[in-house]
Amino acid sequence: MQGDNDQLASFWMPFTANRSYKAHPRQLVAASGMYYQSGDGRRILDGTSGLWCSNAGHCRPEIAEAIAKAAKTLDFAPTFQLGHPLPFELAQRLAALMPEGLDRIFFTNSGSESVDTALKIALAVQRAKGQGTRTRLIGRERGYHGVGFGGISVGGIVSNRRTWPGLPGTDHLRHTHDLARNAFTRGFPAHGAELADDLQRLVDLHGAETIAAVIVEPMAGSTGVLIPPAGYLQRLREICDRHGIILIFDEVITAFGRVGAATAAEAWGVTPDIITMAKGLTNAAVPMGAVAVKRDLHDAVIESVPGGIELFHGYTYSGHPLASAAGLATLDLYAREGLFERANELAGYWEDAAHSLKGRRHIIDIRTIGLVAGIELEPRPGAPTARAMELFHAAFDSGLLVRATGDIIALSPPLIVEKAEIDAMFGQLAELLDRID
Ligand code: PXG
Repeated sequence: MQGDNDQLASFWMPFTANRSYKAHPRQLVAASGMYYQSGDGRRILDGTSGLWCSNAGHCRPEIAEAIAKAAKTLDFAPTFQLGHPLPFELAQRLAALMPEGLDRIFFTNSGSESVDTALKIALAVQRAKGQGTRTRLIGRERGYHGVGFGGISVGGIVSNRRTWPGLPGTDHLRHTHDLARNAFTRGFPAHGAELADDLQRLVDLHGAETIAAVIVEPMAGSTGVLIPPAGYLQRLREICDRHGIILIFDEVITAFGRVGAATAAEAWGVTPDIITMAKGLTNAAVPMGAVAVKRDLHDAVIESVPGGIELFHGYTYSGHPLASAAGLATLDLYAREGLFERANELAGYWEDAAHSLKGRRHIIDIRTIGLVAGIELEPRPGAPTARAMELFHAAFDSGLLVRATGDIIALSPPLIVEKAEIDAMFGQLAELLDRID
């Protein structure tokens, strides 16, 4: 592929500096367990589970076989006014993993679709409950909720918002990132629970009767591992309850073991009304997302119409057979290998290893929770993001995959990671930090 310029040119790559990538293409051609293989034949330790998604490690035979079997048995069947067994089975299994009460499942094909679906469901619920004036959707600064028009409207990524028109009637809580008070925190930062009161401020500003829902990532992943301050999510839940606002947790990254339980909601003891998922649901082997909804919210929508279609929403591939098969095999694997518990047990070792980098050049913060670490670098004067991007490339070239976002390095390894591999990741990062300017 290197040197084949026509082929490089044809693929308009997503969220990529296409010109710079195509000038220096780096490729992954195979994967197994904790490792990728690069186009030039090197083993690359996967510090990021792909893009926060291959939680059980790569190319697990049980998942591959389940997909192959589905492809040979029933490659596709509609789920509009018809059904096939696998998504019903998967929905029931998934419901059992969700916090008490969130046992109605809508299937999508991605995190973005899950978010837009959840926002629509929130609007439908409010309407069904006779609260049709509640159409406002609230997100948070530095939130990432994918790239649908709903997701970018409640999202807080400036370049996404600046580039595209958004939905009318949205507003945002402030983000919770506060290096001055919370740098080098292990687990939940001590300061910032009061930032949840922003929601009360927006209620006072707009009127509760205009607000349908608030959506937050329990832990913001892609904008740099922003861990919620202790008590913050609880306070958000209380304010939602007080004012009839639906609380949506976007768990596209945090679900499926990342923070030591099936969901962050479970791990951290705060139950939202709706949870969005994707990524780890199928171990990323086939695209799939899902939205878990509290039963009474679901029932309100279903019972609000006398007959016929209750929710005007769905995708050709909602509950696709191959994705459903992959999901079932993945949930089996998580359970059989106890991977959520494993993440929980390893979290202390992970935390110590990450924080051992404290004091190295360029580092202004290290934050950790579950099997996630954010390492924030001092931006290079006049060239923000350049240092982290250089580190990302240097790491790849020396056999380690990390994520760079802004000037933050994010790590989120598959939950099968061994202690020796954790040591290798942070050892390698320590060397690289010494090397780059
Ligand atoms: N919500 C959250 C919380 C996400 O993290 C999405 C929605 C959208 O999912 P899809 O499947 O439509 O991409 C995401 C996606 C990164 C990174 O490097 C994170 C995501 C995607 C790509 C890269 O942090 N998260």
